[in-house]
Amino acid sequence: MNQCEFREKGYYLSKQLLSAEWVKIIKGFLTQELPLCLEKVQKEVPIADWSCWGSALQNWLIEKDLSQLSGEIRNVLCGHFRLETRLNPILTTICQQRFLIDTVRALLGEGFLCLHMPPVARFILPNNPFSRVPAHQDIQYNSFLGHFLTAWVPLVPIDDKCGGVLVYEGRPEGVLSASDPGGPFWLPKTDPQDREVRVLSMQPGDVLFLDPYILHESAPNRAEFARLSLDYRFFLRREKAQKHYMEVDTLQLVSPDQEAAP
Ligand SMILES: O=C(O)CCC(=O)C(=O)O
Repeated sequence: MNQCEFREKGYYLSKQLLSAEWVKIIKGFLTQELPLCLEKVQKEVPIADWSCWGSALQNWLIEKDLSQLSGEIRNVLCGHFRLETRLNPILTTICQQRFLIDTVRALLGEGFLCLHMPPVARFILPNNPFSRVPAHQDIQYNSFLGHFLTAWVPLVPIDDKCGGVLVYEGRPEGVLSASDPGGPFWLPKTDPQDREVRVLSMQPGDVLFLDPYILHESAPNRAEFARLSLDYRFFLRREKAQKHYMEVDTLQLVSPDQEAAP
């Protein structure tokens, strides 16, 4: 698929783009990190049984005010790995996955390729409704990135039971406004109107590329295990960095106050 086709369609599912070895290493790393992440939350939100996290959290929220919790704890409650995990250099080894990087370059076009830092690493526990991102366009969350795409990378098989990302056909031309009031963790839902929904089956090693304007949302996880996945956002650098990023060619980390290489 070339850049024009991708922009027109708004998404592209590429099969077996990542090496099996890389997937195994990253899955092993995140599997080890998961209990550490849950432990951190448990200190503040006493949930004894993670298999019914959703209802336990819902009950807890009736009595407590979410704003009393730190941003990091709120992030973990809705299925993000803690920051320490996301900052581990092992996750940026994606930049050495040549087939993926070649595809990103083909889809984004000419320019200085960068990876937004830190990547998002997610665990969707069965029955945690709070970890489902309502229908949205990535531009609504990341307008500061300019010309970018999202590479959505599952580390477990995605099927009818363990849902991944649902995509709505028909890429909108611009940014849509959200219609529903939304829950406590995410931006309000954007109404997909009569757009047809695509349910995509994926295997570890496959990558779903999303244009910033395509509407999509998380599918529920009805499997008995956590859905582990990563979102990498690649962009073409403009003059000034507003957030941390990594230069894909040099693997150099650049912070907003630092001069980027010419
Ligand atoms: O991982 C998910 O459930 C949703 C990911 C997503 O919507 C995104 O990366 O924009």
